[in-house]
Amino acid sequence: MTQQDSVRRFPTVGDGSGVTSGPQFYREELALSFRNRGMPTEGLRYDVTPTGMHYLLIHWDIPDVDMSAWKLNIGGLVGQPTSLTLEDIKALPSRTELVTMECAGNGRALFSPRLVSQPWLLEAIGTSEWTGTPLKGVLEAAGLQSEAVEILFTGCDQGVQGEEVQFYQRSLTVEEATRDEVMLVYEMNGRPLEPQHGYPLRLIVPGWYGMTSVKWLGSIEAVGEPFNGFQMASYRYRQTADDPGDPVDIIRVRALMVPPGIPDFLTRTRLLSAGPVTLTGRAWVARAGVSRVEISTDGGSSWFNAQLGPQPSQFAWHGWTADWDATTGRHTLMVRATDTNGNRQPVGPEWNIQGMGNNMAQTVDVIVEAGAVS
Ligand SMILES: Nc1nc2c(c(=O)[nH]1)N[C@H]1C(S)=C(S)[C@@H](COP(=O)(O)O)O[C@H]1N2
Ligand SMILES: [Mo]
Repeated sequence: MTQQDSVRRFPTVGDGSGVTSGPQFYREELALSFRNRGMPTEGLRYDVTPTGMHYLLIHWDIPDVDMSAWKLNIGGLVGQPTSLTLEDIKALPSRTELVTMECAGNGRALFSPRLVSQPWLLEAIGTSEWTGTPLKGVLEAAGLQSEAVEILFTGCDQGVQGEEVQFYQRSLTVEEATRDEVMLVYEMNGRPLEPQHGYPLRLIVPGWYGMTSVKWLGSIEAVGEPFNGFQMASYRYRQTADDPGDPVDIIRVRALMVPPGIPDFLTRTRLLSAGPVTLTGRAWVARAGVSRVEISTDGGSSWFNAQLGPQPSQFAWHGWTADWDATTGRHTLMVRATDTNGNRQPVGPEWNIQGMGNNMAQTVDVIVEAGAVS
């Protein structure tokens, strides 16, 4: 046994298998969910999510980036390895895009068994106006070489995951990394990035689940082999421990609704008055259109179409509305979207070990009474 084996041993949670079943949550899941807040579902009312309402996912700590020393290093298979200051990057051509970002783990805690991890239900979502410079121009200026197959992005944040000490690292193929919309971003909603969102600089990859948009960016390296670090290997749709699975990549179709009426404090069951109500919400998908949003008021037995609104930008969510004549009694409301490739949100869970990409339809329990709410 090496000294490292005997000393560096982290405690396990639960039975140590990494998954759990049942309605009870571990204290460690609770602690993660305080650190990594979600967007309250009523926040779906805003076209642009107020910055303080946008979801957060920080694997380890928010790093203490020393701005007197920070530079973005660009190296590997490039003709001119470069270091850029934040001022250098701000002087490059700028682009602003409204982008809906979602964590790949959104919906994880709706699976059973579930991975013991950040226990998202539905709220790992937000839409922001991001300003930065296209990555493509920066790579071209550095003289990206033709032998490069991937671009590797490294954050300044270091931590331990899967017993491995690591910086947060993700890669993209050259083809994906040089799409026009991929940006090195220094502003969110017209203000410098907040520390928790990646100050001073982050990657934004519209359409991809959030793990790709590396925060606190420290270096960019053009590499000749596909990168298979921890944060690549753990984002896969796997059915069993030895199933290699497919990589988690672009955002699946999903609609969510603003829960109508008023909530019960603890259970979040809604109370609303009988009569006409307009249900509202948002719907999104990457690299396809949303073709349809449907509502059920009877727990998924029957569905009717909502009215889908326009998309404020190519990479952002649509609004939708649906009129419903709420009748006295208890109802389970549901919403589901379909994309232009014919993919429709499932009504139940389509399970995978890591709890990735769970876009099962949202349910909202409501109690309708005459004159219940003023
Ligand atoms: N360096 C670094 N980048 C990161 C992460 C991280 O922990 N470290 N988390 C990723 C994940 S899993 C998500 S979903 C998004 C969340 O971005 P946000 O907190 O700004 O919403 O950041 C991604 N970029
Ligand atoms: Mo995420």
